[in-house]
Amino acid sequence: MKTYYSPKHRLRQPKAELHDGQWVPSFESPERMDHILEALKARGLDEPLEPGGYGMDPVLAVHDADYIEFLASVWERWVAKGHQGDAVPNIWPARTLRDIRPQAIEAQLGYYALASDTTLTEGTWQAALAAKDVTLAATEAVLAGDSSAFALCRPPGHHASSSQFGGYCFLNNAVIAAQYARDHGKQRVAVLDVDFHHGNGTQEIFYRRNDVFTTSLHGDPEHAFPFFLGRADETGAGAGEGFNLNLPLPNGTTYRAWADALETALTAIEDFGAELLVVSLGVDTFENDPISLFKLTSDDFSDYGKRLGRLGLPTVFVMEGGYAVAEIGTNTVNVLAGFNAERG
Ligand code: OKP
Ligand code: ZN
Repeated sequence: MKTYYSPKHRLRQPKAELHDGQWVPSFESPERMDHILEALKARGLDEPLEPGGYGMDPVLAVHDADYIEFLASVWERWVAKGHQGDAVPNIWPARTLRDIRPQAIEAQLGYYALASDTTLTEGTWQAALAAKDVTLAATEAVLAGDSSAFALCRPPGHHASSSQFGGYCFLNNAVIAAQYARDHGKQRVAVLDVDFHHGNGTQEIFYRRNDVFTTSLHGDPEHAFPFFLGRADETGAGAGEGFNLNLPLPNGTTYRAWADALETALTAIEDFGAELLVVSLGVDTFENDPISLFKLTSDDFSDYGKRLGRLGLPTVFVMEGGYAVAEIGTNTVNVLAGFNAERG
């Protein structure tokens, strides 16, 4: 399995994150990639390849143009205003205010944000662009005939919607991959999200479509971020009715129940008739993850990698979350090696 990777992810170095009422070191850190690279090497997987550039068309196919203009210019506008720290959203067009888009950068930050956990920093945009190029290179490899490929990228993407950032995400890499596959000959594409958190952005972007099936296993939003999306009764709308499957699971879920839910998702993907699978690969389902609530062990990641391999679909793995930094490499590579054991 080819891995694609760009060192440009380092251009995103958030100073801190507002967590439980305190400013703490950001959970979503550049070191996450170092540990995965190390584990790939130690386990004899192929050397990472650098992606080419894929331009903005694949991004504008799924994100709103005004949102992209905002992301591309926010840091310069923030600095030009004389602000010293990283840009943090802190006012929204909340339910009792007006849903309008004022000109002030401080207001636009909230307009385009879904949470205050995600700062905009110098270099964030460049890192996000590199992440989508990494993802598109992996997608292109699979479209060219590879049975699978791994996009080792950050910042992650699955919380990014058509027009909002948050949950450490700016561009929805998995969505960009799925749409790219649709635009390059694949008629039916499935996105399987195994990150602990619900992939709200992925769901939103494809919610009214029947050509991309979306399914997510995640912490019940009654108790877990992003709280406002991810319930089981969200099944799609319009032509997309029946093409979104949410499998929320309780706090403390262990592998037995998680694997049952995975089988439900895999059966649905087969019934849909997917020609290509995009996996939003978050490994924050791990028992020692500092911000998540499931209890998977490192061995469980190998087992579900095998199950994904047995599905037999061309598969693009796109890195999402995972914050137990010491074990993130083992857990990620366990999935890929399990997949390889079934598929080669
Ligand atoms: C991103 B991904 C901690 C709560 C806010 C939400 C988690 C975003 C996870 N301060 N952060 O799905 O792994
Ligand atoms: Zn997550």
